[in-house]
Amino acid sequence: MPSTSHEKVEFLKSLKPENVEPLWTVMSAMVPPVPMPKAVPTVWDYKKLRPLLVESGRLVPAEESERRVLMLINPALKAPQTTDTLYAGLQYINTGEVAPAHRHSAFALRFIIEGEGGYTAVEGQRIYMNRGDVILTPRWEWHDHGKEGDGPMIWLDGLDLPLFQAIPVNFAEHYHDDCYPAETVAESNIKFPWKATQEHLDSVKDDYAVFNYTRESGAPLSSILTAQAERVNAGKSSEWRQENSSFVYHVYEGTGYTVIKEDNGEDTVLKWDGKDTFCVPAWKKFKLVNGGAESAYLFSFNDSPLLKSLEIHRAKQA
Ligand code: GTQ
Repeated sequence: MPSTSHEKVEFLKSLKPENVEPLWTVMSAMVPPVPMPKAVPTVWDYKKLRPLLVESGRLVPAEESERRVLMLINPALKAPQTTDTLYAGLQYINTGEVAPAHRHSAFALRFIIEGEGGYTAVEGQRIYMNRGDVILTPRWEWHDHGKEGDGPMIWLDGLDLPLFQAIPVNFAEHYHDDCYPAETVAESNIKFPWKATQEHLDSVKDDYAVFNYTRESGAPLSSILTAQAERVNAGKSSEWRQENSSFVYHVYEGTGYTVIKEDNGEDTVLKWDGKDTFCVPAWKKFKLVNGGAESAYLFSFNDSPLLKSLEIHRAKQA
């Protein structure tokens, strides 16, 4: 029987001043048998968040905020963590506003939720955005956002910010002007219009389809994050999936729920509707179920490129 003798307690106390700690008391936490993400499955309800975004637009001037974003923070974690490894936020911009030009080491992708006449200018290309479009801001490229026409614009931001908590090497720079000089372009290799994405999904003759966003070279969207779109027909579900990357999902359209098999054998059910966002922590076994009468379309991003390049990615065939 291991004892906590007085001698042992004294021994442990004597370690502290020398800046050493025993491994044996924390071994199983340091080297667990399966991934132990801290994030918990969570849904962010757009119906509840939209009024808060509108309120932020009224109360917080663009000049004050640089980026007017409500971060989607996991209840088991702290900002900027939506999952242990992913960051997501909802960005809100009013007509006539500019979110000023900056550039940073972090990579960003955007999925447009609502509004028209908004643009992101990336390294000289002004790219207008519509509902469902994905726009990338590659690392260290100048970007500012603007909004013309009527009404606000709202989109989902996906960034690799949590990595920069673990490896604090993010650089950022501000441009001396609000806008970096840019020309409007109709097409761009960093814009993925929803129309083409949905056509890909609908060309698959199956009740479930998945589309992998890639760069022209076939590479993932970035060295850390990449994205997918999925279609699940009415009353049908996706396959079970289990990976050590985590996921942030955004519902483009449809109603349904995600079933997550917990380690204790119980199911967690995340119910979602159009425009909701939810997360699936690493190594959770899950499937998407369409509970509505129409096809459901979902967008998601994950950190599988990071794990693959580190040679630690795992996926289990369910
Ligand atoms: O639009 O550049 O949600 O820099 C977080 C950090 C958005 C952006 C975020 C950012 C941005």
